[in-house]
This record gives sequence, C-alpha cells and structure tokens, in this order.
Amino acid sequence: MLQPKSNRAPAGTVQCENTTLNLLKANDFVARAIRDKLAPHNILVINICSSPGSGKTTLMQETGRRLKDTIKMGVLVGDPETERDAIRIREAGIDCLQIVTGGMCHIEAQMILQALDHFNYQNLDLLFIENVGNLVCPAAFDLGEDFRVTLLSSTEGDDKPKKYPRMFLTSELMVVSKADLLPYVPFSVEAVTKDARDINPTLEVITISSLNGQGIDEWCNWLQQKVNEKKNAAAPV
Ligand SMILES: Nc1nc2c(ncn2[C@@H]2O[C@H](COP(=O)(O)OP(=O)(O)OP(=O)(O)O)[C@@H](O)[C@H]2O)c(=O)[nH]1
Ligand SMILES: [Mg+2]
Repeated sequence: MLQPKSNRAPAGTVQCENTTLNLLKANDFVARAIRDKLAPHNILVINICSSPGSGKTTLMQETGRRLKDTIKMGVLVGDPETERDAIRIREAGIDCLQIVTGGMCHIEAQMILQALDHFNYQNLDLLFIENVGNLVCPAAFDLGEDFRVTLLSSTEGDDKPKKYPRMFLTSELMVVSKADLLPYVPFSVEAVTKDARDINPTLEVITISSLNGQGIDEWCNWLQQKVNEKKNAAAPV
C-alpha cells in the first residue's frame, strides 16, 4: 500500500505544524457559537451528508411535502456553485437559503453562522443543513448539528463505509437511498449495514426510495421522534 506523502518522514526534513488541525479547532469554536445561538429556540439541527447525487435534495423535497404541515422546517443547502438546489427545495414549499461555497468541497461552521444572519430560523422546529456532496471533508467539520445523517445510494456500491470510515463513524443514521434500483445493481443492504456497524456499532440504518416512497414513513417517524425529544428536553420539569 502506498502511504500518503504526509506520513513519510525522510531524514533531514522538518516536521511542520498541521495547519488543518488549527483550522478544525477554529471550526469547533464556531460550531459551539452556533449551538449557543440556536439553543434558546430548541431547533433540531440535522447535517445531511453524502456523495454528489445520492439524493439529498430529492429527500429534502419529499420530506418537505410530507411534513411541512406538522413540522416547521428550513434548509441551508451548500454547493460549490449555483442556486439550483435551493430553488428545488423552495418549490416543495420549504424556506431555503443557498450557501455557495465558491468551489469548496464542504461547509464550514463559519458559513452556517453567516447564513443564519440572512435566514428566518427563530421559529423553526427543524433546520436541515444539506452539505456539499462529498464523503470525505464534511466528516471533519462540526456544523453545530444535533445529528449527522449520511445517505449512501444503491448505485454507489456497498463498499463505501470501509473506504470512507470517518463519515460513517461520525453519523448517527445511515440512509440507504434509491432502494427502487436495488433489483438492478450489485448492492447488498445487509453487507453495507454490517460494514458500517463494524465502524460505528450504534449507527441506525433506514432504507428509502424518494421515487417510490419505500421507507419514507420510517424516515419521517425518525425525524418526528427527534424533534419531539428536542422539545421535551427543553421543556421545564
Ligand atoms: N431512482 C432514484 N433516483 C433518485 C432517488 N432520489 C434521487 N434520485 C435522482 O438522483 C439524482 C440526484 O438527486 P439529488 O437529490 O439532486 O442528489 P443530491 O445528493 O442532492 O446531489 P448534490 O446536491 O449534487 O450532491 C436526480 O436525478 C434524482 O432524481 C431515488 O430514490 N431513486
Ligand atoms: Mg443536492
């Protein structure tokens, strides 16, 4: 196996400070500021991650159509360019603000803090953050969320949890998406669940299709339960 360059330490070289670690420390500080800002409003925050095209925006649209009359929700959606996802989510009747990262492959906490200055979040029950499509970098950036949900679509291959372990280690729920395509692709839900739980034994798993509705009730029930728990935790005893 070829080791990454940074792991090699040839004689006569100097060990430099890891600036990425400093960046992550700064990010964690801002993530705490986001939690402090949202705490008085008891808003459940869910960070939705996946590879590009796994079905995040389609699931936001479907969730909005199903739950908008029972849960007050909003979405902050990140993409390197364009407002396309925000337009799609607004079409489903959900308030949404596009974060254009200017080519960056993930959302950082500072972007969320800034976005909140331009977004009516105060009366929400649930704030979704649709992260930039990428199974690597978003795993390292806390955005002040309560839960991290990672989608893995049937067309991506069931080998991903072991290849991108940090994403699955730092998530509470794995959503196996595009279940309607399972009959046509070599993808085992059982195998992917086993691999993901080798990494994170407490990881919950829901299999869905936004196209034919499979598993969407289970997903909506999961969300409703988490929203209720957040409200109950905040209620005075
Ligand atoms: N067959 C099938 N296709 C789906 C499903 N969900 C989404 N798609 C399709 O997958 C493609 C990508 O969906 P998006 O919702 O845009 O994916 P995304 O994860 O938001 O993509 P990025 O924001 O670019 O990372 C679109 O063509 C969707 O119509 C599903 O459940 N089944
Ligand atoms: Mg999207």
